[in-house]
Amino acid sequence: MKRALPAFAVLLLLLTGCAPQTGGRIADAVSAATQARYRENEIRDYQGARLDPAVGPRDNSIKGVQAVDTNGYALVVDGLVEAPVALGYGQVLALPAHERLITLHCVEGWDATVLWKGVLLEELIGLAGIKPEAVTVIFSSVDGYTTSLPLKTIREKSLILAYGANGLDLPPALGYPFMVVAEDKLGYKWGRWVDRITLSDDADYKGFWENLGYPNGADVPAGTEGT
Ligand SMILES: Nc1nc2c(c(=O)[nH]1)N[C@H]1C(S)=C(S)[C@@H](COP(=O)(O)O)O[C@H]1N2
Ligand SMILES: [Mo]
Repeated sequence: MKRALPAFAVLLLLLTGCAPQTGGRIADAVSAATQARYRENEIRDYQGARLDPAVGPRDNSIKGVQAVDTNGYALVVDGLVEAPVALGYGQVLALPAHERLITLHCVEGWDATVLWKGVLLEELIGLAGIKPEAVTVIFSSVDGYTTSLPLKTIREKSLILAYGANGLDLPPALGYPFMVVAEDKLGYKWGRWVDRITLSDDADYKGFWENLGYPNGADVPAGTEGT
C-alpha cells in the first residue's frame, strides 16, 4: 500500500491544478472526485442562464475546502442580540426558503452564476433579537475565516444564507452547510462554512481579507465582470 502512495499523490496534484496551498491538496482532490459524481444531478440551466458548477476555477480558500459534519454542528447567532441562539442544520432549513439567481465576482477576475437556495439573513438573525445598536454583521467560519456586511445592506438587499446551489445541497467547495450570498459584493464577502454570525456596533470591523487591505465596501464595480 505504501508504494502506491507517490503515484496517487501525483494524480492528486494534477487533479487539483497545483493550488498554492499545501495543506489542503489531498482533501481538495478527494472532494473534487466526490463533487464530479454529485454534479450529475444538478441543474445546469435556469430561465435561460447557464449555471456554473462551482465558484472559482480552483479553491483558494485560506485553509482549503472544509468538510463539515452537520451532526453536532450549530450555527450560532450572538453579539448584540437579546438572546444568543444555536441552531442545528435542520432548524435553519425549516425556515422559509428563498431562491436567487446571483453571480459571484472574485477580485481575481472570474465569476460564477449559481441558482442559490437559502434563508433570509434578517429572519435568521432576528431569531436572536437584534439590538438597536447593531450595525455590522460578522460571519465566522470553521476555517477561521471572517468577513462582514452592514446590517443595512442585509436588510435592503434581502440577502440570503444559502444551503443549496443549482438544485442540490451545497457541495463542500461551496461552503456546506452554509454560505453567505453577498449579492453585488466581491467574493471575499461570501463567507463559506459559516458557523457563527455575530452582531456588532463596530462599523469599521475588518475581516480576514479586509484586514489585509481589501476594501470593506467590496462593491462589484459597475459594468465590470469581476476585477
Ligand atoms: N470560510 C471561507 N470562506 C471564504 C473564503 C475562505 O478562504 N474561507 N474565501 C472567499 C473568497 S476570497 C472567495 S472569491 C470565495 C470563493 O472562493 P474560491 O476562490 O476559493 O472558490 O469564497 C470566499 N469565502
Ligand atoms: Mo476571492
